[in-house]
Amino acid sequence: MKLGFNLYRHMLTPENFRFARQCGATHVVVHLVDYFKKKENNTIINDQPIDNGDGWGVADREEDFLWTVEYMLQLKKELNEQGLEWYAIENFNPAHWYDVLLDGPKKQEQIEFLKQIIRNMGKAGIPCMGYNFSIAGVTGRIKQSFARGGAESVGMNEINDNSLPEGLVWNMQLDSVNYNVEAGQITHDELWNRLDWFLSELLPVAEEAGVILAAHPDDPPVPFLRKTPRLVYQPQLYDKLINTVPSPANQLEFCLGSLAEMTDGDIYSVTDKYSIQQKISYIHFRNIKGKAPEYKEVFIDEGDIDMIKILRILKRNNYQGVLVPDHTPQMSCDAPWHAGMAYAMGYMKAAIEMI
Ligand SMILES: [Mn+2]
Repeated sequence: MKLGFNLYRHMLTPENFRFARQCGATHVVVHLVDYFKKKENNTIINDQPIDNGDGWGVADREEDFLWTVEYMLQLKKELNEQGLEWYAIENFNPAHWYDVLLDGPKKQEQIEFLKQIIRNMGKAGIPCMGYNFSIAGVTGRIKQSFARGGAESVGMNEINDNSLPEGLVWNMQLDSVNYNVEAGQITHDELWNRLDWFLSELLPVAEEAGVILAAHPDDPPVPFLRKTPRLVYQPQLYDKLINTVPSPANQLEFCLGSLAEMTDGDIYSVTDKYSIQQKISYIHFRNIKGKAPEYKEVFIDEGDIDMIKILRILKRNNYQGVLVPDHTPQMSCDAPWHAGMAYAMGYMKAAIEMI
């Protein structure tokens, strides 16, 4: 298995590439969507995005150049110069695929654009595209001193049951969407049909391009959020996703935190089951306390999950993919995010060497 590091859009700097390498990373997962775009009250951007029910930032198409082969090759070169391999892009831009999620009038045009992105990744030699098939997106969480020593981190106390505001899809604001999602209230079956169409269209292109599509489970993992259904909110729903369109390119972005927050299943048997099938493309290697809807993100060594036990299972099943920290609590110093990440990376590197 390989040690990786995840970087948000605004963190794609040579200094952060060196930081990742200094932490021992050999691989990088890159976010090309700026979740914080034009969001004025978001002062802490060196952390995972959070919102007050009004969404993250604005999703638009001003930075479409990021998804071209030319840019991918340029960024890949910059990463390689710092001794890093580009393993995955995490998340499509909601502005590129909102009607795929909503079954709207532009879905055919939008899926063609997604296909082009996958082909571009194939040409640039980026092996994996992580995605989260979700209408409401990642929302309904709060930030408090949940972790050891009063470190600030993210958690959830109750499910956000308010309707989606107009124009909010995947928890980002889209000026181009002027219809209200709730107007077309949908069932779980309907959402699965949309996923089926998305995978049926995209997987053949992914196979040809040599790119894996890796699905993140729902964060937070609850059956409904903002009156919209969720897809993978229990571990066994990953079976349904894999079987929806069977393909070697149909894989998982395996988030230990979100999976352990689910009320069904046992995180060790879930890890065993999907790693033995070689279905895990990369892992969000982080720890939590509690179960949805009441849980907290905590330091890697203080949560409910025995991370060493997870690594032993992965080793036994010959897991060859990448582990990234995903999120960590903010540490009390001048660089709270970097310190939190360095702490997690040191733990991960030592643990991998030990097992
Ligand atoms: Mn995750």
